[in-house]
Amino acid sequence: MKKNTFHNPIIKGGYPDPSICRVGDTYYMVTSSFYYFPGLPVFRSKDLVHWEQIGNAISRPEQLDFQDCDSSEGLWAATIRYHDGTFYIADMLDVKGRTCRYHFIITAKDPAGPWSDPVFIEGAGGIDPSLFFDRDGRMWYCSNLIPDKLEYPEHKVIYACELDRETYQIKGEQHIIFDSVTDHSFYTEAPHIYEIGDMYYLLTACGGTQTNHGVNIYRSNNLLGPYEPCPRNPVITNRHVRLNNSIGAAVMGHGDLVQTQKGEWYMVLLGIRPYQREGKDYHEDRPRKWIRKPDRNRDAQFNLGREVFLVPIAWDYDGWPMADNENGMVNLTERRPDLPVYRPPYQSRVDNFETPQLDMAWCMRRPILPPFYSLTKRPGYLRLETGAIRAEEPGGASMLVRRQQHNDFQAAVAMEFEPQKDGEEAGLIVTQNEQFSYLLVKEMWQGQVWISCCQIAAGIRKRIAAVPGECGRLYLYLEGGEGSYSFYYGYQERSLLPLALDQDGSLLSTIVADGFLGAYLGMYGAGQIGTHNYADFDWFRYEAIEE
Ligand code: 6LW
Repeated sequence: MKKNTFHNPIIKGGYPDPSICRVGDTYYMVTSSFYYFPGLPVFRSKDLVHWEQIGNAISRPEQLDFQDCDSSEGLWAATIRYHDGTFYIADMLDVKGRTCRYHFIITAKDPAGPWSDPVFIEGAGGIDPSLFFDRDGRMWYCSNLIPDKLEYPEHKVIYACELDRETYQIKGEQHIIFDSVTDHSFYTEAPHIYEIGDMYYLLTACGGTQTNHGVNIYRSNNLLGPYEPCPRNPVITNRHVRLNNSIGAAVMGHGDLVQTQKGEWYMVLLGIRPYQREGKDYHEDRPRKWIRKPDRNRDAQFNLGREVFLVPIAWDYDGWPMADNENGMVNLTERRPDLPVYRPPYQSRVDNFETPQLDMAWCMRRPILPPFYSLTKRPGYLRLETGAIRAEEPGGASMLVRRQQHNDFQAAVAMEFEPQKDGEEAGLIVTQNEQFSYLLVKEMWQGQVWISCCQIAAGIRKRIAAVPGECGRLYLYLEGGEGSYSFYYGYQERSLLPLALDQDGSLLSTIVADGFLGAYLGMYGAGQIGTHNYADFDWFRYEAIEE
C-alpha cells in the first residue's frame, strides 16, 4: 500500500542548491558540485521522492577550465529549466578566490546528456543565476549582485535582463528588480522567478548558506518589479532552532518551486542533518578566509554537507506560500505528493568495476588529464595509477570518490597493491579537500611496507597508526559513526583488524573544514615523480548502517 508520507532528505549527501523542473510527468533536478568533476549532477524522478542520477551536465574536461578553482569554488548553484523542447542549465564557474565568475548556459535535448559546451554570457555578474521564459517566449536571465554602494555588509540586489534566444547574450538593459534594502534582508541570493496566476513571484535565499539560511518570497504585477515582500518572510526556514535540534534537520534555504501535473506545489531546498559534537579548530594557527562560527552552533557538526529536502507547499488566502504541514518547518517526515510511486533502477551497494564506464557517482578533484584510471587494463578491476600528487597537495591526486551520504555507514574495498618505493601509497580516503582528510593506505615508508592510517588537518599530515604490511590482497574498511571514523584492515574478507578507532569525525565537518562541501570517500593512490606503479581495486562497497 502507498504510504502518504516520505522521508527527507530526498537526495542524501553533499548535493546543495537544488533546482528542479517538470516536463509532463517527469521531474529533473540539478545540484552544485564545486571543484569535483564530473560536475552538475542531473537527477530524474516521477514521484518527487525517489530520484536516480541520470548524468552529469559537465562531463567533458574541455567543457570548462577548472584549473584556478579552489575546493569550494567551481560550480555553484545552477538553475535547470525546460522550454520548447530544450533543457537549459544556467550557472557560473567561480575561480581565483571568488574574484572571477564566468556565467554560462548549457543546453541538451536529453537531460541525461550530452550537454552542450558552455556559451559564456558577456557582462553577466553575481552568483546563483537563473532563467525565466515569459509567455511571449522571451528568455530572461536573473542573478544577484553586490551593489556599488553598500548600505550594510550583507546588502545585495537582484537583476534581470533579456537574453538573445540564439546567442544567449544580454539584450538591452540590466534591470535591478529587487534591492535588499527594501526589507533589509541579508545575502539575498538564488533568485528564481515564476509566473503564477496573474502575478510574478521572486523566490530568493536569504541569511547566508550556513546557519541563518531561509527562503524569502516577493511578488509583483510586473516581471521587472517592484517586488513586494511577503509579510511572513522567511516563508520557509529552520533557522530559528539550533543546529542540533530534535527535528533532526536544520537550516533550510535555497529553494525552487515545482507544481505537479496534478496541481500540488512542492519546494526542493537544501538543509542539513547535524550531529552533536564540539568541533576542534584545526585552523588555530592559520588565518581563516571565511569565518562563520556562531556560538549557538559550536556543539553541532555536519559531514554530509547540505542535502536535498522536499516540503509540500500550500498557498494562503493572501496568495503567499507556506509549508503545508503542522509546524511550518521542514521535517524529516513530510506529506508525499499525490503521484504514482516511482522505483528507480536498483542501486547496488557494491561497485564491481565490471562495466566499461565508471559509475556516474564517482568524482575526482577537478578534471585530470591524461586519465589516471582504467577499467580495461585489468578487466573487472579499477586500476588507479599512483600519480605524483599526494592527497594534501594541490593539482589533482589520483582518486575516485563519492559522497558520504549517511552519518552511520561502512565502506570497504578489496585492493591489490605492492608499493615499491618510499612514498608510494594506495587505499581508502575520506576527504573534504586537500586540507582535510583521513587515509587508510598500504604504503612504503623507510623501506618497509606498512598499513597506515593518516590524518590530514589544515593541510598537515600525521600518521596516527601503522602496522607492518604483508604482500597480497588487502581489505580496507572504514566505518563512520556520528562524529567519528574507525579504520580496519584484513587479509581475509571477513577478518577485520582494528587499526585506528573512533577518530575525530568533526575534522570532515563542513563547519570545521569551512567551505561549502560535504565529505567524499573512495579510492586513492600516490607515488613519487618518475615511479610508475598502480593499485587494482576489485570492488568498493558502501552501505548505510541502520540503527
Ligand atoms: C551558493 C549560494 C550560497 O551559490 O552558497 O551562501 C553557494 N550562499 O547561494 C554555494 O552553495
